[in-house]
Parts: sequence; C-alpha cells; structure tokens
Amino acid sequence: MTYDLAGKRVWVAGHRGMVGGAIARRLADEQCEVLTVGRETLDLTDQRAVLDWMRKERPQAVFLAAARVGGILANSTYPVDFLRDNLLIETAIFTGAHDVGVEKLLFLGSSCIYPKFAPQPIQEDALLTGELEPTNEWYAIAKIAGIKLAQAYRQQYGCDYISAMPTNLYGPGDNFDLNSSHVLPALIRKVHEARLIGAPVQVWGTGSPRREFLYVDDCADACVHLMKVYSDKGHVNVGSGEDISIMELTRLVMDVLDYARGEVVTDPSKPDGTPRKLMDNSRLRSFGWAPQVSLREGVARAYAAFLDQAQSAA
Ligand code: GFB
Repeated sequence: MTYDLAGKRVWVAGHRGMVGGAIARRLADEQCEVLTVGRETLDLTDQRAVLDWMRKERPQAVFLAAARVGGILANSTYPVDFLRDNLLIETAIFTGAHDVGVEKLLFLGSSCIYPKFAPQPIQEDALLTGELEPTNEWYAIAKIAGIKLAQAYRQQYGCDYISAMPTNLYGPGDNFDLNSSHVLPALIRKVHEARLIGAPVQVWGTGSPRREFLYVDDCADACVHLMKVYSDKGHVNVGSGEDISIMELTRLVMDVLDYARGEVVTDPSKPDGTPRKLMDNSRLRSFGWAPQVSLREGVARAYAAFLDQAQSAA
C-alpha cells in the first residue's frame, strides 16, 4: 500500500453523480471522513469559490468524479457544455488541490479518450495515437486535459495525482432520461416501457457497435484500490475486460426484464459512434483487482434501482 486513507479527510467531488455516489458508498468501509458538497452550495466551475471551499474544508485526498456527462446524443448536441464545463471543473479542483496541499488525488476520465480506431483491446499507451470519435471529441479532449493536468502537477510540483479511465458504467443513480442517457439505462427504460404495452424495443443506430460495461460499484472499488496502491504518472484503464454488441445487450436486457418474446427495431438515423471500445485491463489486474459483478447480475440490480428511482419520483 502506498497511501492509507484511514483517518483522512476525503473529498468526493461529484458525489451526487452515479460514480461519485458509488465512491462515497464504498468509502464507508474505510476509516476515513468523507467530505461532500452539493451544487447549491458550491459551483465547481467557479475557481475562486472552489479554492475558498477547499481552504476551509482542507481535504487531504480527493476523488475527482465531478463532470458533465451524457450519452452519445447529449455529447454531440452540447459540445460547449461538455468541453468548457469539464475543463473549468478540472482546472478549479486541481488548482485548489495544489493550493491546500492535497496528499493524493484521483482523476476520473473515460474510455472515449482513445482514438476511434485504436487496436483492441485498447492499451493505455494508445492515448493520442490517432483521431478521436467525433460524437464525443469535446468530452474526450477535456478528459485528456485532466490526465495531462495530473501528470503536469506530478512533474512540476511532485504531487501524487493519478488518473483512472473507466469504461461505460451503469448502475444505481444512473440517468434514465432517454435524450441524455447512456445506452444501458436507456435500454432498461425502453424495455420496461415496451413490455408494459407489448411494443417493439427501439434501438438507436445499427445495433452492431460493441461496448464494454462495468457495474459502477466495481468501478468505485477499483478507484479506492488505485488510490491506495498506485502512484505513477500513467493513467490506468478500469474495465471488465469483456465487450458485447448493442444488439446482444438489448437481448440480454430483454431477457433479464422478462421480455425475451419482444421485437427489436433499429433506428439507423441515430449515430453508432465508435465501432468498438474494449479496454485492456491487465494493468489494473496486475495491481490485484478484479470485477465482482457480472453483466447479467448488474443489469438486474440496475433495473431494481430504476424501479426504485421511478417510485420515489412518483
Ligand atoms: O452509451 P452511449 O450513449 O455512448 O451509446 P458511447 C453506446 C451505443 O449504444 C451507441 C447505441 O452505438 C448508440 O447508438 N444505442 C442504442 C443507444 N440505443 C441507444 C439509446 O437508446 N440510447 C443511447 N444513449 N445509445 C459515450 C460518450 O459514448 O460513452 C461519452 O459519448 C462517454 O463521452 C461514454 O465516453 C462512456 O459509448 O457511444
């Protein structure tokens, strides 16, 4: 172990998001004090306000899980929000972390940082070797900047800042809004609603792209693990190591939600995005970590969370 969280003041930036929420849940098993702050109190794009808050709260470790996120349609519809807001959040938090002497910071990126046609499974050193996928290049550029900020602070000031690149995540606390969500929460909602009326399930694009999925609590566990054992400049892929086509995923969700008899229709007017995005997770595994939740089990849990979220919203 290179870093001990016990007894530390640990800020989870973005604790109301799906990933930040899972990290905060996971930290309950560590003997640390978890700090959180909501957006009504602190605007994370406001560098001055972030600095003031960090000087007052004095976190010793930071999980930087705050970001503007969304699925393929939101990413391509709101390029300014995805580029500018994420750059501002990152700059504000890195600046504050250095100012108050944060001992360790973990920055969360995304697998979309890699080139559209990177060799599969994608190794960490594929970064910046080719063109990005146009539907999410704005978000990708902001996340690449975050990796570089962590490396720059390490190089110039010797700060122990590290970066983790999660694959497509899903689970409790996900966004189920069909215009802005990722594919898995969208399919859970679409299959649930189609089953109620016996309608076909609508799948965007051709259904042929392949994606890798990781249950969010597995991701949180990997992040806490990396915080404790990893200290170097290279970013680390966080994934399950398996991918599946969107059509196969649709059938799996239909099976789990007991709608295997339903019909599927594709909508080729919607973008496919990158054809395949499977990361090589051998580096993370070499640090003694492996995922616990299978895709089938994760979908069942995510569906239970969807029903809970729908009930509490009603
Ligand atoms: O999850 P998703 O929105 O994002 O879409 P990306 C994955 C694939 O699922 C695409 C297809 O090929 C979509 O066309 N898909 C099928 C659907 N039906 C649906 C649907 O109802 N909703 C959605 N959203 N997709 C995101 C990036 O890329 O991945 C982000 O835009 C981030 O920046 C995230 O990196 C992890 O996997 O294509």
